Amino acid sequence: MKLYITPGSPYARIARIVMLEKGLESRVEIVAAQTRTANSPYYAINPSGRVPFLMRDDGVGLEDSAVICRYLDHLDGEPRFDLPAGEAGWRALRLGALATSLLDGLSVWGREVTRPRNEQSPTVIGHEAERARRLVDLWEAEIEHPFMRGPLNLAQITLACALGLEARNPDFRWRSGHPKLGAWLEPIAARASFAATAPPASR
Ligand SMILES: N[C@@H](CCC(=O)N[C@@H](CS)C(=O)NCC(=O)O)C(=O)O
Repeated sequence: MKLYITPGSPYARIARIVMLEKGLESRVEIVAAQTRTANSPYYAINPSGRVPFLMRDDGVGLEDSAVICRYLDHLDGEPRFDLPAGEAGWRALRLGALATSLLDGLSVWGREVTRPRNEQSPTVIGHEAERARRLVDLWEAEIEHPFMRGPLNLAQITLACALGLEARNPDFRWRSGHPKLGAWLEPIAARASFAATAPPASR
């Protein structure tokens, strides 16, 4: 099957990390897609134009990192990233949503600053920078949660990919004042799956 990505997409990175963590390299071909380009041939494969997108061998296409991760995780019949049962599951969902919230805002910010200068909105940039500041403060406390300290899970992967956007947006400087978050990220970023998918700097 084929996993369509762009090297800088944090959502595609989440899917790539799950693919690597599950040892699926021989079953999944990584294909670089041309996104955000008029008439890109990629639109014939995935009309939404977004990545990640998984084209299964039976021709069924899956969009959205959460759906793709779940599919890849279940391929071998031994899922590693399913939600725990009961209250622990709600805690996991809550933390996953908080990580996605940071990632979604950072993506809007990152997209804005890569537009031509005369098209950039200082209002949007300021709004997202403030959202990121508040959420990084919140994560400095939430990072103590046992779910964030236990075996690798999707909330951890999502948060690590969000924080990794510092490579793409030099104005996203979250490390100062957040020592616990920095220390938490270090061993995760050193995992082979994270090192192999580190995003290129964009400017
Ligand atoms: N909720 C989606 C978000 C995917 C997404 O926004 N991807 C961006 C790249 S980071 C994209 O493909 N943008 C291309 C476009 O907007 O045309 C997911 O989790 O996969």
